[in-house]
Amino acid sequence: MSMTAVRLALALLSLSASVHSDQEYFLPIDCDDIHRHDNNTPSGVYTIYPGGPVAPLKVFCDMASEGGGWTVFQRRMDGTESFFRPWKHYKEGFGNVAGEYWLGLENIFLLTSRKKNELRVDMEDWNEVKAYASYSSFSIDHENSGYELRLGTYTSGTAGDSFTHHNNMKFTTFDKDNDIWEKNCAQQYLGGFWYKDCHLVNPNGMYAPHGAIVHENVHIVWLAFKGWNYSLKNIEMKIRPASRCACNE
Ligand SMILES: [Ca+2]
Repeated sequence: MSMTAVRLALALLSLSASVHSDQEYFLPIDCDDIHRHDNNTPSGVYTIYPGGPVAPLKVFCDMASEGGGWTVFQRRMDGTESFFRPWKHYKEGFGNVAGEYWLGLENIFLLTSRKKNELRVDMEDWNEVKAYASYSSFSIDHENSGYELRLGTYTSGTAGDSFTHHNNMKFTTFDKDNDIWEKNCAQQYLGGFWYKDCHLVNPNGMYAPHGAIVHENVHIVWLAFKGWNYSLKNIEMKIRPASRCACNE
């Protein structure tokens, strides 16, 4: 190869590196970063990097609700995924990010320790009535503290506040009892959650087709919205940096 050809090859190489650098080195921490980068981005599955460049994480981003930029960490929609799972699964995450999934307590811890986040919970009943509940802040502690829940105040919503009851509770699964009930709430109510003694909301409970409720309160309950003995059709829990929250402006 002549010197000219080498120079040309090097020039092309450096040109292609600079052309792609914006995409290659844009490593969003969460869905809000993606939304800020391009606010025409639709809702869907994206890769985020809350644990740094070597730890890509697939997640569903809600780019539509209340301005978008929401990182969804819990999603129920059709009952295809079992949520009656051990500690290890709740720690690491499970399911399909294009459908039903739990992002994992370790990932939720990473996301909420990097930025101050607000929480939004969207839900829907079997008559297609939608409701939501918003909280000013949401974070969880380290695993050594049982991923204890730190929830801010209920700021707005049509579902009503039933989640505040769970504030400052540790996470419980059927194989790790951190609740304050004499028995294990996760065993009793068939989920994994920040149970107390035991719950007013059970987003990770058993998915039940409308009317197919067998045992009391083991299904997907949001008490203030539909009361006991009603299992919701959809529910999604999502976070966004609190700087975006209208309540802080
Ligand atoms: Ca207990």
